[in-house]
Order: sequence, then structure tokens, then C-alpha cells
Amino acid sequence: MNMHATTRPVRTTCPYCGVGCGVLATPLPGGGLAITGDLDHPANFGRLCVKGTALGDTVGPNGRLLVPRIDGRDTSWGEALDLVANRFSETIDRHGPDSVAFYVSGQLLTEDYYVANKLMKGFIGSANIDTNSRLCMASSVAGHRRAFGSDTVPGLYEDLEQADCVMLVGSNLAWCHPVLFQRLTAARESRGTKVVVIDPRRTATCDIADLYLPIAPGADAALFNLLLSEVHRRGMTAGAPVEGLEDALAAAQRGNPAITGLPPDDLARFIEIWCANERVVTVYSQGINQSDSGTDKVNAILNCHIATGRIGRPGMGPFSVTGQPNAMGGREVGGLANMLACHLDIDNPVHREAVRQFWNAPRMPEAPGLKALDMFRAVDERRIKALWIIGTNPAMSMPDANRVCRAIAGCDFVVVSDIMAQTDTTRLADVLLPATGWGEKNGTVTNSERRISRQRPALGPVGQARDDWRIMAEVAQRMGWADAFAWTHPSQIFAEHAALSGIAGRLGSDFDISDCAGWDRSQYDAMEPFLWPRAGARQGGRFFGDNSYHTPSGRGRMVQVTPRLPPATTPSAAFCLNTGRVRDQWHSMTRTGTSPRLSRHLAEPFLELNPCDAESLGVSPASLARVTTARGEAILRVLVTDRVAPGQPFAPIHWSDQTASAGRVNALTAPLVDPVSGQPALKSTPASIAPFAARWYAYAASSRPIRPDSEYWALAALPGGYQAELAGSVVPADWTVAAQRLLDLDIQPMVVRDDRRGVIRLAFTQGSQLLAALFVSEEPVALSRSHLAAALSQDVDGTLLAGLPGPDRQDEGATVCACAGVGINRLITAITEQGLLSLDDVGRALGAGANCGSCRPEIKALMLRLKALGPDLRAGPPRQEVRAR
Ligand SMILES: Nc1nc2c(c(=O)[nH]1)N[C@H]1C(S)=C(S)[C@@H](COP(=O)(O)OP(=O)(O)OC[C@H]3O[C@@H](n4cnc5c(=O)[nH]c(N)nc54)[C@H](O)[C@@H]3O)O[C@H]1N2
Ligand SMILES: Nc1nc2c(c(=O)[nH]1)N[C@H]1C(S)=C(S)[C@@H](COP(=O)(O)OP(=O)(O)OC[C@H]3O[C@@H](n4cnc5c(=O)[nH]c(N)nc54)[C@H](O)[C@@H]3O)O[C@H]1N2
Ligand code: SF4
Ligand SMILES: [Mo]
Repeated sequence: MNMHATTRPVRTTCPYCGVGCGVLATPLPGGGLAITGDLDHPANFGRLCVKGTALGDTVGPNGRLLVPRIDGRDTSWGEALDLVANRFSETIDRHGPDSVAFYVSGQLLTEDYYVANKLMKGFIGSANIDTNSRLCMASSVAGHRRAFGSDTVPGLYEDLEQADCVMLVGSNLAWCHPVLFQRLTAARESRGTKVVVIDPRRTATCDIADLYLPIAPGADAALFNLLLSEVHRRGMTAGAPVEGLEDALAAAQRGNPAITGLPPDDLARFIEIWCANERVVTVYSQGINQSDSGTDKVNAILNCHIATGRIGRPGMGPFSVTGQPNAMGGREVGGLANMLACHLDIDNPVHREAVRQFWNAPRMPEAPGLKALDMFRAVDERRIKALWIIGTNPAMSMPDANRVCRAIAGCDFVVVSDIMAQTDTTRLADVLLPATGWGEKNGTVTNSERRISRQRPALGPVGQARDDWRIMAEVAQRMGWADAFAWTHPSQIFAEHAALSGIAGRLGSDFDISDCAGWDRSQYDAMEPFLWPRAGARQGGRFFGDNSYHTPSGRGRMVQVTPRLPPATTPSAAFCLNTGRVRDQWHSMTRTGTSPRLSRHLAEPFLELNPCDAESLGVSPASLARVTTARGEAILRVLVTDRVAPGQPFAPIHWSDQTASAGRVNALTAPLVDPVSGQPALKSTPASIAPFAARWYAYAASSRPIRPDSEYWALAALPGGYQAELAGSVVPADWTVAAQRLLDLDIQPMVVRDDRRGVIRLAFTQGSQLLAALFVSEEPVALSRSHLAAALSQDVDGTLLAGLPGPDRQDEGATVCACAGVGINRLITAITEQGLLSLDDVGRALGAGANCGSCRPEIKALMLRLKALGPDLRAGPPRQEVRAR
């Protein structure tokens, strides 16, 4: 098969967020891929965000795990697979099926996920398989099942375009689902869609908000309860074929809207907008799900839609946007510990028996297995004795991550399948199995609107990497189940999954793609993106517009919700720490962190802090803060901004021990979960904050890997090299020696000192070319990072150690547009000097904002501030210039 010699574009799907954009990946002659958006894909119609656009930067052997390893030594596949199969079999024989567990991921392909679920539930006979979707979607799943009787997303993306009003609740759509945000923005421009954003933090998404409600953390149920009372009072719930309206209303009417922290005028406008627009879509995400009352918050939203019948018709409905590329596929195969397969119920003996017969399985678990947090607790307590982690990085992404690390380290036998060699989790494994990654893998994913698309390989596997489904099937064969795991191609797994969905459909499941059951490989390879369900009256469409639900009575179920605020909002907690995402990074950055383009936007772990808090704590902008909770601590760069309210600092989740000294925010979070879904409350941890007393700060850029060991460091990729932000409380005796060690160079640097200002600058050159430089200061280092980075491997000129760009070179400043590589300073100059008035002008003049559009909110905010304040912004906000002055 010579697929890889082709330079024709391969039609595939982006591996990042749940929007599920179609991508054309064209293999380049020298290796790597050229990436464009697929004009024909109905999720994106050719658009891509910056992460999708940069996919070509992240393929290739850089940092990849290339061969299987046992206890740190390279080994053969045969030996590794034998060991995994033997240890799992022995453990099951000795301690029973519930002594082993799989922890898998919403980033696996459906085929991978199907195999994992079949092996654990049907053949090992335990339900101890759970997934990182527990941290992500579990409250939505639970809320859907309570209200609809099934885990069904009722609507479609086009609903956001057909709505008259879109509510974004706990969703930073602009950064986390950028292409869907672009579709919404375009619809708003053409038809004046009203947009309401409900988030304690003023995010980039607020850029298009007609109404922004800075809700008190965790108070969403109180807001939607108020809405329910109001829609009822206005007669809008009359005739709704629902169960439980009276009880839900009574609970809602008992509520106290004051706990939302919102002024009465804003509450009134919110209600007016909702009531005046029948076509209303309520999009929600982690600000709702990741809460100790997440399921109730979901149901408070669903209550309003089902009570008014505003669901499953064009432009209306609740919409849980999924985070990961295959969060939905995972739900379809039953990858959660409390699900079976094809949306069947593990508690239902008829369902269990149907699946058992279909699989010809020796046994089936009779009860749900351990949910993620319980699973790692069981690992910690040595009740789980063999654990297999696949496609997720729990050592950094689970709450109370230090304890999770200890638990994994203490487990008898830990297998990790990953694409990368060095992650916070791979370093704890007994056996490491190299998986093929995006661009190499072959299978399907389901996006947030239930659309199934193909990921197709455009490159051969790196090193000895194998597909996840194959690795698991090979282990299953070695455990004695050769016949049930005998596939030779993912198309066969998909066909089997489709066939099972037919049985599920006959048992009443919404998920039925059984007309794909007979597909052969060529039909699978030719698959066009399609929506499920594929058959019946609902084919390719919406659910519940006919008011018929999957509950026993067929009616929608209202849930009584009594709002509860998170413990971190009690007066005794100093700060309520919020966490989430940034625009250009994906989770633990194992892939996006390798792209210099994506690393330019925000290159350090940071803490957004309100100016009042900064002042009362005595922390200045760009200094460092130590954040402490009952679980652990972190050291983060302080970003002073009124985007966050007093008492509600925000920190991004992306930094791990691989990229920062103390940037893992989940060292801070508590293992507090929603009682219904088991999803952790990751958005509100009681925390205290203090200045970190740095005696020196430094910035290093090098063409070679940097080896920091100071108390504070953060690493990022540069074009042709690496950079590090550094700080410490103990000043090294000799900066030349310290720099040589840090930069792994044994040559003598050029050194410039200014003892009066406490500044030392060291440059290492080879001939006239700059190899590396270290700038040290007693204050946070103020210099042009982009200038120094651009000087790497170039001839050194006289301005270098001054840290300023030469007269002929503009200092870009911090990157705003990652696609076109345009920095804040160039934007300011162009906007003011060329009199650019619109985003389109900026796009034409600089290319900024013209490609993926993810930075358009930032450029627009900059233009507004320039209008108000003039070009003096260079020294300060909007994005505090830690890096450039
Ligand atoms: N760039 C990028 N995009 C991604 C990802 C990524 O890593 N990077 N990850 C993907 C994944 S897996 C997911 S799950 C999604 C997540 O997508 P989102 O849920 O949109 O992202 P988050 O930043 O986690 O959180 C959203 C917002 O919830 C707000 N919030 C916190 N507490 C509350 C509250 O009590 N009420 C309300 N109303 N809001 C609150 C936060 O301030 C934050 O702005 O993103 C996906 N897309
Ligand atoms: N405080 C806080 N914590 C959070 C969140 C939050 O908002 N706040 N959000 C939570 C949410 S919603 C999520 S989804 C999680 C995400 O957390 P994780 O899933 O732990 O994060 P990732 O970095 O995406 O981990 C994916 C891993 O799989 C590897 N990988 C990539 N492709 C493949 C493949 O094809 N096969 C295999 N075997 N491995 C592969 C990557 O290298 C990486 O190590 O974080 C959760 N944690
Ligand atoms: S919006 Fe961006 S990250 Fe999400 S699927 Fe599309 S290109 Fe990928
Ligand atoms: Mo997620």
C-alpha cells in the first residue's frame, strides 16, 4: 500500500475540540503535512482555528515515544504485550476482575474506545473503565438522562445560526470552540442574533455579547430557576407535556435570585431577552458541568427549555458543547463506568444480556464500575492492582493531582499508552506503549452535533508506534480471547459497533447507525461525514421537537433544583480559584506545546488577578505569586486584570511538570464531586495567595534544549529553539557558571552588567552567530522577547545585549495573531499610523485576524482601547506586557 507517496490531500478531522472540523492534510515531500480547512465539511465549511491551522507543526518524531518500554528500557512489542496480558490475567485470577481498571480518553477514536469497552466490560467482566470525559461531560450526560431519559444532544450547529438569541453559559466559545464561535459571529452580523454571556470572568467571548452577566461562581441554577418562575408566570409553560413541573416550579420559586450577584436590571433584561425570543439556544460547557452541583445546573437549564417546548426545533434548544474530539463517540460506545454500549443501560438486565449475547462474552458486570475519582482513590488504596491509562494525562489533569501521582506511582502495575515519551503520567509507568497519533491513525469521531467523521492517515506511523485499537486487541488475544478481538482493520470494528447499535435501537436506544453494519472497507474509506440517527423519522435531524422523549412516560422530565453555592464562595475562603483554557494550547500541551506558533500567544502559566486583590496582596503586575490550597501549591506569573472579579482569580490548566516548575493547577484543586455525575468541581477551589519573593528574574532563549532547575521556570518552543522564563529567591554565586549549566554550553559568554540596575546579560555565540542568551534582572525582565528570539542563529548585532530591536527592526511585542505572527506593537503602530478602522482593514494591511479569526476579539478590544487611550498602550494592558516593553 503506497498511500504515503501521494501528495493528494487526505480528508480527515481535527483532533482537538468537539467542533470536529474537517481538515485537508497534504503530505509534504520532505515529511510533514500542509493543512487547510475542508470546504465540504459541514462542521466548518473550510474554516479552521489557529490550533487546527498549526496541525502541521505538531506531527513528526519530535518528542514521540518510538518503541515500547518496560521499566525505562526499550523492548520489543512481543515482550511488552506478553507482560501486559500476563500481569492483567494474573491479577484478575488472584484478586478478581474488579482489581484491574482502564482509564481512557475522549480523544480516542470510536474504534479504539469500542475495543477498550468490549475488553473490560465483556471479557474481563468488570465495569472499571472510566474516562477523562468524567472530568468533562459527565454532568451533561447525567442531566440529559434525567430530563430526556437518554443521553441525547437534541440540536445541531445550524441552530446557533438560526436562533434569534444565543445564551452562552460557562462557555468561552471564542477560545474553546472557535469555529462554532465564528459561525455564531457571522450569523449575528447578518441577522442580529442577540448574544448573552454568563460567566464570572469577562472572556474573549464577551466581545460579541449584547448582555454580559458576571454571575457569582456556581450560581447558575439560581439564575435559571428565576427564569423558570418567570416563564411560568407569563403563561409560557402552559400545555407543556412534561413530568414534574409543579415540584420543579415550587423549588424554583423558593429561590433567592440575589445569590447570583447580578443587579436586578440585568436579571430583568436577561428574562426579557429569553422570553421575547422563541428561537433561543442555551449553549453550556465547563462553567456548568465542572461543579459540585453540575448536574443540577444542567437540569436547571434543561427545565426552562422543556417546559416551554423550546427544544429540537430550528434555532432552539439546550446545547452541551463537548470538549474533546470524540467525547460523543465515547458516550456512544459506553466508555463511562456507568454506561453499557450504544447508550444502553448497565443497570438493565435485558440490556446487559443483549450486549453479552452480541459479544458472545463470558461475563458482564452487573453494576456500574468506579468513576474516575473513585478509581484513582481505589488505586491509592491498592484495591486496583493493575491500571492501564490510554490517551490521557491524569497526573496533571485530575483534581488533587499530587495524590493521583502518588497513587499511580504506588500501584503494582501501570501501563500507559501515549504518543509522547515524556509526560507527567508516562514517567510513572511500568510499561509504556507507543501509540500512533493524529495524522497516522484511522477511524471515526463524533462531534458535538452528533456528526460522525473520519480521521484518515496521511502519514505512516512514527517509530514502532501502533494503533490503540490494535494494541488492546493484541493484549485481549493474549489473554485468551482471540476470536472476539480478531479484527485486522478499523472498518471491521466500526461495522461491529454499527451492528450492535441496531440491537440497541430495537431496545429503544436513540443511537442507531445499524445501516452501516454491512459496510466493507471501501465504504468505510469513502464515508462522508453524517449525523446520527441515520434511520427513522429523526434521520439526520433534531430530537424532542415533537415533545416525545425517551422516558418511560414519553414526556420530558423536570427536575427540582435547589441551588447550592460551592464551598469556595463562603466568606472564610480567601479566594475562589477558577481554572480553564487559553486560546492556543490544548490541555497538557504535549502536542500544541511543540508548535512555536502556538506557544507565542501565552508562554507561561499565569494567574489573572483583579487589581484590588493585587494591591491588597502587594503583588505587582508581572511578578510571581504563590497560590496555596489544602492540596498543594503553584507558582504563577501575575496578570493584573479587571477581567476577573475581586476574590476570583483564574489560572489556565495547561502547564505540567514538563513545561513549568510549579504550574500544575490541579496540584491545587480538591477531589470534590457532583453527587449525581461524579464530575469534579474544577472551577472553584478555596485558595490563598501570597507574593513569591523572587530576588532575581530571568529570560533565556537558546537554539538548544534548556535545563532549568530554579524555583520558578517555564519552558516554551521558539522557532529554531527554546525559551525559558526563570526566577529564584537565591542568587547564584556566579551567573556565568549558572548560565552555562542552564543552557548546557561550556563556552564563555559575552557579559554585560549594570550593577546599579541589577541587570546582567549574557550571550553565547559561535562565530558571529547567537547560540543562546540569558537576561537577568532584579525586577521582572522587561525586554523584547520576540527580538531576542528572532536573533537566535542570526549574526549578533550591537543592540542585542541592550535587549532592544535595532532601528531597522520593529519589536513585535507579544503575539496576538498566531497565524500571521503579528505582535501587539506592530498592530498598535499600524492601527494608529495607517488609520485602520475595522478588523477588515487590519486583515488587509497586516494579515492579522484574517485567517482563523481566533484573535479577532483581541484585535477588536485593542482597537477600542486605542480609540479611548491613544497609542501609549505599549507599556501596559490590554495584555499586560510581561514580555515586551
Ligand atoms: N483552546 C482550547 N480549546 C479547547 C480545549 C483546550 O484545551 N484548549 N479543550 C477542549 C475541552 S476538552 C473542553 S471540555 C472545552 C471547554 O470549553 P469551555 O467550557 O468553554 O472552557 P473553560 O475555559 O474550561 O471554562 C469555561 C468558562 O467557565 C467559566 N466559569 C467558571 N465558573 C463558572 C460558573 O460558576 N458559572 C458560569 N456560568 N461560568 C463559570 C470560566 O470562567 C470559563 O471562562 O474546550 C475544548 N476546547
Ligand atoms: N483544573 C482543571 N482541570 C481540568 C479541567 C479544567 O477545566 N480545570 N478540564 C478537564 C477536562 S474537561 C479534560 S477533557 C481533561 C483533559 O485532560 P487530559 O486528557 O489528561 O489531557 P491531554 O493533554 O489532552 O492528554 C492526552 C494525552 O494523550 C496523548 N495522546 C494524544 N493522542 C493520542 C493517541 O492517539 N493515542 C494515545 N494513546 N495517546 C494520545 C497525549 O500525548 C497526552 O499525553 O482535563 C480536565 N482537567
Ligand atoms: S475549532 Fe479549531 S480546534 Fe476545534 S475542531 Fe475546529 S480547527 Fe480543530
Ligand atoms: Mo474536556
